[in-house]
Amino acid sequence: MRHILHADFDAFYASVEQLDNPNLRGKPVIVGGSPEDRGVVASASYEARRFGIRSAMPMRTAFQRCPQAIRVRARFDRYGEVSRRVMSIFRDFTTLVEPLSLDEAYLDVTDSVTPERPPGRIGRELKARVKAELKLTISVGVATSKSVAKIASDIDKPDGLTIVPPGSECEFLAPLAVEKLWGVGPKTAARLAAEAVHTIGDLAAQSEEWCRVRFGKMGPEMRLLALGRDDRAVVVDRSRKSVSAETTLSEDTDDPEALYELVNRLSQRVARALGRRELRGRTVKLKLRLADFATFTRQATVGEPVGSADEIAMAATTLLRPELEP
Ligand code: TTP
Ligand code: CA
Repeated sequence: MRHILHADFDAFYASVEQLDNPNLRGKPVIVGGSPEDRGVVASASYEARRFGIRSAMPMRTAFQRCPQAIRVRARFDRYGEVSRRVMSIFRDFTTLVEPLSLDEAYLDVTDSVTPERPPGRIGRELKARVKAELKLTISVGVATSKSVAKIASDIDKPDGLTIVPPGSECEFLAPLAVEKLWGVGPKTAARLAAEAVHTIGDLAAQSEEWCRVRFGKMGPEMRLLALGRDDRAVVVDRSRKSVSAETTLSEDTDDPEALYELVNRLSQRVARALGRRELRGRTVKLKLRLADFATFTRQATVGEPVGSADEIAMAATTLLRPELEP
């Protein structure tokens, strides 16, 4: 059995701003672009969230909800520095650390667990070290798989510690909304709702066949996650296995022309990075992040490994096209 932690900073950008500027502490702080430039909220302090302010919300809406909110511009260099420091704390606990973004990571702590030091205690130690050294809080989920650990870390934010003891995964997951599962975006959730599947427990109760008939290959995989079964390993260095490029739009768009153009530009960047390393890739993966920050991926394995911008763009465009259909 494995023991996995998922650790995630609370209100990351906003908390760093409150840390660096004491005048912002205890106040509704929003990090993001200006309302005049149609900016959106990147991160909102928990004080701001009480007014209903959320990430990815237009800044204008945020100020309508809370006129006294204080907006600050993002300082990415600073967040990167805090990120490097937290990852290095994580690596003191185990060499098996897989960062997911600047502010989250999985840790496989299986080898550190002893009868005196159960996984939940390691989670508590991790939180204490981050707080002592960085003066910031993280929320931690402790479980036997990545999927359950990630869901657990999100349940009791901020400053949370949620432990899912081995064997209680199903019970823990059952009452939660099915959207909490990795890979279940708004589209899939709507299709499930039409079948009266709303909670993870509802999905876990379906047969493998039921899932396959409705969702193809993805169906049985989704069902296993709903049952708390997820064998994905914590991968320390993904960078050697893939090359990627991504960007965040300053304004949302659903214009196909603009999106295809973007895919072309990102494909050129990937092709250059592959070229520098004299590599080619067998699988092309497209990651999409919607206005509400829901993120999902589509991938295709190509017959011959690709390396040129055109080849990559061709595959990526094929993946994008069905997503743009209403
Ligand atoms: P999250 O972990 O999603 O958000 P958070 O850390 O602000 O809040 P929470 O306590 O709920 O974890 O994202 C981490 C950082 O990524 C966030 O601080 C800012 C950035 N981000 C954006 O720029 N835009 C977004 O829409 C979201 C969700 C995050
Ligand atoms: Ca976070």
